[in-house]
Amino acid sequence: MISRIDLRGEALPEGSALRDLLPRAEFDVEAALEKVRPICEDVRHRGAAAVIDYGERFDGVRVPGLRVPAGELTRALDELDPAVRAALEESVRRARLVHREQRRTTHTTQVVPGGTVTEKWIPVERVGLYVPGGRSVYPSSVVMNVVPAQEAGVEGVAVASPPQREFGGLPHPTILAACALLGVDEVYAAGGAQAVAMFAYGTEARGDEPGCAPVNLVTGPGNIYVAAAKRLLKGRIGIDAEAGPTEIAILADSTADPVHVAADLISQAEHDPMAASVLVTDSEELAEATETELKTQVAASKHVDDRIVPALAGRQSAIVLVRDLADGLKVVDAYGAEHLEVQTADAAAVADRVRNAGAIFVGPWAPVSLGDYCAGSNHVLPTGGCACHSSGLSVQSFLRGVHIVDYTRDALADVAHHVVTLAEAEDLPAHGAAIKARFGWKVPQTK
Ligand code: HSO
Ligand code: ZN
Repeated sequence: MISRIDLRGEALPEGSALRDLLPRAEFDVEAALEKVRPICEDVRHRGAAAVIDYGERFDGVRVPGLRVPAGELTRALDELDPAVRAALEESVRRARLVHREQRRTTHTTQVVPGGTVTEKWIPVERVGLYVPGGRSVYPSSVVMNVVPAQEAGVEGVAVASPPQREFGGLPHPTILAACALLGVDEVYAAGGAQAVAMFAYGTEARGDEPGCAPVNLVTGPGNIYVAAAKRLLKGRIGIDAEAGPTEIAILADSTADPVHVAADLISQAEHDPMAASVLVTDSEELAEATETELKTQVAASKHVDDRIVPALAGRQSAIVLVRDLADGLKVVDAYGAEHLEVQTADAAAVADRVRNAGAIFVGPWAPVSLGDYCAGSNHVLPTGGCACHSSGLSVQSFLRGVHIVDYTRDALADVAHHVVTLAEAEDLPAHGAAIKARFGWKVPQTK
């Protein structure tokens, strides 16, 4: 069911040599670029008509228009199961608590008397949030995208999600309901690369239907074509980290409960046949007990043959045996999981030593599923090892820090000779001249 990698033999290699020993799914965004390039170009030239054509080709339904009518949003919320609504409301409430605290305040540094630099955080003006459809219909991802954007103060929030044939070409009703719950009224029935291109280039109005104004930033998970379109259009638009298949790594010792460990490995394997579930442990007994437990729990699961078994049996998943927790920490750092659970004695202290992970879940009572829905943390996180350089979605993702430089005449005069010296050292005399021009074409004498 799940392979083993035994790293107990000799000293662990460092850096990329260690990374090469660890399992990871092939998620070749580069290869998908050539497929999405013509789609993006077509959307650029033909606008909404092209988005509709690709929706028919890839999602199997031809929509009369891309913009979801306001009435459909309110209807979806009215018809939402009250228990799901209550759970989404709690998810939103907790996410708001955490994300509100991420807001940044304007800060002024007095560099010298008369010279200040103020850092002001300005929200991105307009964002496009992508919410997948198809196999994964996640209203929770609406929450995780919309809440940080709103808490950052973004004024223009648009959502795109693929049209669903069984719902007459609208996005899935729970996605629409989540949008309505969060007060998002600009929703498009568009998916895949064509949705990202729609956001990047914008579309013209068609008859009564308003167009989609171009956005500045696109965030949200999606399939490989969405990731490829984001990579292709990056620059014209900002993007968050590219999302690949989901990953869970668990660093556990002999104190961990194999029932929990197995359940959590399966929980993320349930997303996708390419999902990765990795247990890193110094306990052979735990490894064995987890293998036994996996068999029992998998047999009792849904989505077994199409997702869980291929995910667990795939080369991206494994039980990695290490000599001790110190080696375990090296392994999880080299892996840089999207989600890392620490199920060890003194889990908080061990978690504190982790460097690379999208989010860290501490101890037996903080499973990844909690974070997926209701911890208050964000579940749009870096995958594929990107956790060593990128963060998950947050208020920060939707803000830009702008420096406001304000110097008086005297403050500039005081430092002018340094600026001129550096400009000359870089053979950029016009830079120095811009200073001298203000002081009768001379370098002011410092006191
Ligand atoms: N674990 C997924 C998010 C998710 N789980 C949505 C359930 N619904 C990636 O972090
Ligand atoms: Zn999940």
